[in-house]
Amino acid sequence: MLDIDPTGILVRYNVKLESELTPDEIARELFPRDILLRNIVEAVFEGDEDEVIVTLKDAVKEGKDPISLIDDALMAGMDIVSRLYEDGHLFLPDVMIASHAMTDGIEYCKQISGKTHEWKGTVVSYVVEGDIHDIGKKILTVLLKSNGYEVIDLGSDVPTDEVISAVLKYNPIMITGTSLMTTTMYSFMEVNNRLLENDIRIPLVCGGGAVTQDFVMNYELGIYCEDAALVPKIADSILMNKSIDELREQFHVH
Ligand code: B12
Repeated sequence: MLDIDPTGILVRYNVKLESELTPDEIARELFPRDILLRNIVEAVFEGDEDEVIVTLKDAVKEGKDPISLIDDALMAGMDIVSRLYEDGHLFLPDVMIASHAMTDGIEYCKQISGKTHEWKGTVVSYVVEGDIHDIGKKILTVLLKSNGYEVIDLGSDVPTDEVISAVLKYNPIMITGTSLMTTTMYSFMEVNNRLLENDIRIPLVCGGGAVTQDFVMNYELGIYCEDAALVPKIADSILMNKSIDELREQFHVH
């Protein structure tokens, strides 16, 4: 038998737990003061789709503009979820559930206002041909939407032709490509070359388990990033007219 008094250890452990804030408590600190906005933000944070609509109706009844509510409440709520996810306080299912609640809310606001919401820009997202690993793409799609970008999500196992058609149709500020297998990632090069043939010089931001920075540096439009959470920041930098070289300088590991 070891001569250790367990009560001392347990007391210390409890003290540490009590002094740490829970994700809910951290989020509540970030909620807006305005009670109408706060209720919507909370419903998004909780991922409660029905409550999102109820709280939006209340806010509109009290005179709030439905289109402003998209930025001021729905995206604000999703922004809090994204921040807590980036900091490791929330997990992927929390992000997905909240994003569905936010998307329902955006649809509702658009429907009752009759106006269209101004996105910051459009992004085409896809998983390369032959690859069905789409969890990373789902994360970055949610994060982009919650940061004010329209995402044309082409899904997984997407042939190069389809990527190029979407780019020609939607005129995006950038493309995000995901690959998790060493056998599939070579199609990034194909997309790069077809873009250049069409004289389109938008960043092709690539990531996913199999992809490395050295590999992405092999093609002219390639930007590498390990973490999907950084993709909205890359989009923001593109809107500030950063060139491919500047983006590499800012986001690549040196
Ligand atoms: C889950 C999984 C599956 C699921 C996929 C479910 C789905 N809907 O995605 C299922 C079971 C279907 C599956 C099938 C297969 N899989 Co699998 N799978 C995995 C596993 C365990 C986890 C992948 C994952 O989702 N990770 C979590 C996500 C969040 O990580 P992520 O995608 O890498 O994304 C992060 C970053 O990379 C980044 N990111 C992702 N995309 C992007 C994009 C941009 C632009 C940026 C900036 C960042 C970014 O952001 C995310 C985090 O922030 C991996 C092993 C592993 N540890 O990676 C094997 C793995 C990827 N699979 C593998 C294989 C071989 C297969 C199969 C061929 C198996 C088989 N023999 O049938 C099939 C492939 C089918 C096909 N054609 O695609 C291999 C690939 C080996 C290789 N290097 O080529 C792995 C590595 C397992 C292994 N060690 O062998 N798989």
